[in-house]
Amino acid sequence: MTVRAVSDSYPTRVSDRPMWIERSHPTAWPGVASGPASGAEVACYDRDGYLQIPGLLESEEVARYWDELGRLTTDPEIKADERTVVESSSDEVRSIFEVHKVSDVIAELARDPRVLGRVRQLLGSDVYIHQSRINYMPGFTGNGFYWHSDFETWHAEDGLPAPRTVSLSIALTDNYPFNGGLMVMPGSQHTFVSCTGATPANHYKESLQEQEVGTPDRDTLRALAHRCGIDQFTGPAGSALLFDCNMMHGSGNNITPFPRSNIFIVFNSVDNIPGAPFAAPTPRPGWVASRDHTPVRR
Ligand code: 6CS
Ligand code: FE
Repeated sequence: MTVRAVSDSYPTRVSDRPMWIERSHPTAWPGVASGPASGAEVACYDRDGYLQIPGLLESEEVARYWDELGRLTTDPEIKADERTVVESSSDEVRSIFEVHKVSDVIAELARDPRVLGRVRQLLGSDVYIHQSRINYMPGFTGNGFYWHSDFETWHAEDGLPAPRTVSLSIALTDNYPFNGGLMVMPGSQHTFVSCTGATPANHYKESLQEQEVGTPDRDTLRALAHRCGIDQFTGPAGSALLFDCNMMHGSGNNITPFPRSNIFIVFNSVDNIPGAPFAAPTPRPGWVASRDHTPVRR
C-alpha cells in the first residue's frame, strides 16, 4: 500500500462505516472570469453541480462523431485493445478509453472553444484531460452504471487531491428516460460520501464493467435522493452535459432497441495534479488516469 505524505481532506475506503464529509472546496472555481457560459449558468453549476448545453453539436457534427464511433467500435484492432471494455453480459463494446488519443476527431472536440472555454471557466484554470471514453451502451444489452461519485474513485485510485475536475458527456444518440439516460442528484456534489471497503489490486479490471467497491450504501443513497431529488439528462443527439466530479450519478440498463451512446471527456485542473492513490495499492494505468498533464490548448 502506497503511503501518502499529504493530508487527505476526503478519506474513503478506510472504515467499515460510511461517512459524510462536507465538501471544503467550491464547485465552480474562481480564476477565469469570462467564457461561453453566462454568470447565471456558472452560478447554476455551482449550486446544482451540473450544466446542460442543449444543441452543443450541430447535426452534421453529430453525424461525423457517430460515423467515428462506428469506425472505432467495429475496428478489430481497437476491439482487441486493453482500452476497450466489453459488456459483462455480451461481447459488445461497453467503453473505449483514451478515445482522444485513438481518434483525432474526438481530440479536436476537447480543444473546441465551446467545450474548453466553459471547462476553464468552471475550473478556474488551465486544464488537461484526465480520462476520455466512449460509452456505447448498445440496445438490449447495454448495462448501466450503478450510483457513484467519480471523484471518490479518482481520489482513492488515481490520487486526485481535490474535486477540481469536470466531466463532459455529449450525446451521440437521442438520450431518452427509457434507454439508460444519465441520472444525477443535483447538489449532491457538496457532500463527499466516504465509502467502505478496501480497493482490490487492479480494481479497474472489474470496476469499469461493474463497480462495487467505492459505491455508496443504500441508506446514504436514500438520504441523498430525498435531500437532492433526481434529475435526468435527456435530449437529442448533440446535447451535452457538464457535471462536477463529485456529483452522485448513475444510469439504468438499456433494454430498448435504441443505443445510448455518449462521448465522455474528463478535464482536471492543472492545479490539481494527482500524486499517489489515497486508497489503492497501485495507481491505475495511464489510459484510465492520464499521466500527461499538458494543458489543453486551442
Ligand atoms: O472509474 C472510472 O474512472 C470510471 N467509472 C465510472 C463508473 N464513471 C467514471 C469513470 O469513467
Ligand atoms: Fe461515473
